[in-house]
Amino acid sequence: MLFNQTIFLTSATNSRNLPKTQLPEIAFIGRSNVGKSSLINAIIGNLKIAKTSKTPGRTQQINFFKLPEFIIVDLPGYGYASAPIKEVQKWQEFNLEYMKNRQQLKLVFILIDSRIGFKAVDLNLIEQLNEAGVRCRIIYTKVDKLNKNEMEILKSITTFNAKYPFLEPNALIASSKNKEGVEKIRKVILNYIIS
Ligand SMILES: Nc1nc2c(ncn2[C@@H]2O[C@H](COP(=O)(O)OP(=O)(O)OP(=O)(O)O)[C@@H](O)[C@H]2O)c(=O)[nH]1
Ligand SMILES: [Mg+2]
Repeated sequence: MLFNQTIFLTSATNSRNLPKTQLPEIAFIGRSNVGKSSLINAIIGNLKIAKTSKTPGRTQQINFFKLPEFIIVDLPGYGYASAPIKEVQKWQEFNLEYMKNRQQLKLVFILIDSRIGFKAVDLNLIEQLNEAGVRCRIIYTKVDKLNKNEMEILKSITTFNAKYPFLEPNALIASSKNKEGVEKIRKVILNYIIS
């Protein structure tokens, strides 16, 4: 399977050390601790390739994971982090610069904790990506923590209105713990790569 051929390519902390490949990229972003790195590991099927942590702010650079035909990108989280504020601002500026300017970026998955929902910072990011014309799609994470009722409610609200033209209307759900939704996300990624 394609996903288990993933290798760690490089980390970048500024535009000068972004990898100089032309391969299409799919990026993961969201608030600190939302489960970006864990989900990337689940998708790739490698428990350790992206470093995860209970402490928010674990991912502090943009990490690139290379597959034969495309690249998966793990972005530093926003919202809160146990790192100095100046550092955090620097990552956020670089995150945005990367997403707005990267020609080969096909899609940004915006991860939302299914137990917390959207915060102002998430909506602000969606606004900014839409203004810049960057295609994005929501994934609700950690759905293993939901009970049956909460899961039904979540599944009924996964369609968004047309306010944001670059936000795909159908949200996805995922659990890195019990792997629910992971295979579907793999299929979605491959669709964006071939289109
Ligand atoms: N129950 C449950 N816990 C999860 C899931 N995904 C991640 N976690 C936990 O959430 C915490 C944060 O996970 P990470 O994957 O490091 O989160 P991140 O979004 O990469 O965080 P930063 O890099 O700090 O922005 C860890 O303690 C994970 O074990 C999930 O699907 N279910
Ligand atoms: Mg991370």
